[in-house]
Amino acid sequence: MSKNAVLDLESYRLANYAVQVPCYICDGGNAFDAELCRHCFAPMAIAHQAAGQDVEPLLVATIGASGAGKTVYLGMLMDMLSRRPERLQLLARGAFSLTLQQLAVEALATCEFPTKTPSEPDRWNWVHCQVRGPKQRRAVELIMPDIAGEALLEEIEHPHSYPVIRSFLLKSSAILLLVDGARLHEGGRDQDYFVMKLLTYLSELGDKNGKKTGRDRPLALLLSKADQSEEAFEDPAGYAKRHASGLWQHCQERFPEHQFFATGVAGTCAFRNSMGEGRVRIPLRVEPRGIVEPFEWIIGRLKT
Ligand SMILES: Nc1nc2c(ncn2[C@@H]2O[C@H](COP(=O)(O)OP(=O)(O)OP(=O)(O)O)[C@@H](O)[C@H]2O)c(=O)[nH]1
Ligand SMILES: [Mg+2]
Ligand SMILES: [Zn+2]
Repeated sequence: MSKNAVLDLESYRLANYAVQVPCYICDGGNAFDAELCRHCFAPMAIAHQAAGQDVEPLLVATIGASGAGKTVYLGMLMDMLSRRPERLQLLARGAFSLTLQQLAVEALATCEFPTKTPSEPDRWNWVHCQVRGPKQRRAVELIMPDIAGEALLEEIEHPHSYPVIRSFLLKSSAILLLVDGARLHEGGRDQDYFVMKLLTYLSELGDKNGKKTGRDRPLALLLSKADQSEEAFEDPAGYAKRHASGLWQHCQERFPEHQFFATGVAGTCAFRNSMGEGRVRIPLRVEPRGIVEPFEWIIGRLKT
């Protein structure tokens, strides 16, 4: 047997690592084969997908306290739009964009709500999709992550603790803000305080040049779980004024382009005692109401 063999010199592969790919969310440099951004943990697939097309994707933030209903709302919205394209047509880009919808719908189909979103950004579900209205000639590309409420609170209380949230909110073209309508009805002031802190953070966000960018974008305020309080559907703004006066006043003064909506995903809910978790709310019926309207309002106001 001969000891001589021809071996390919593979050091040329290292050249690929010399060129950094910027993350679409935080602009930080990453290796070409990174799955998640090493600075903010956003999926690098978004940067690769965005690089291969003419239209720049816009960022739309869905925010709210932990338990406000963000995961349920986003999952249901994606599901409704992808299956019923009459009002808005939605096409997911990248397989990862379907996970959120799948988790939410599978849970609701078995009379459960999806589990709480973990606070670690590398475990969040991101959606990159193409949306087109019936009268729109060109589709818009959107990027929407399902952010954990606990991480949001941490970033508000200790700015820069979650760079992904800061970068995302700074660049967002529109905001969907969920407020737990059922909690407001019970008289819980925690939602009001949380949302006011969030709006203050948003309106004071400045870019590198100190320019405040937070106030001029469309803000849809969604009173979630409105299936628990019919009154919210009749007059969402009036409901907010009565039950969250601080929030209502804040919006009048600081956000010129805002609108209140009421949404609900569950029809009837019940409670089940679960080992380890205590009393858990379960949906007996799924009866989505007011899901598409806020999103439609946002799409109509995006500056493309
Ligand atoms: N009645 C009713 N309850 C809802 C609805 N949406 C959510 N809930 C309840 O609110 C809980 C929290 O909903 P999520 O969507 O997980 O809340 P989230 O904002 O994603 O919370 P984090 O992941 O912790 O940030 C659910 O487990 C349900 O108990 C709704 O439309 N109607
Ligand atoms: Mg969640
Ligand atoms: Zn990043």
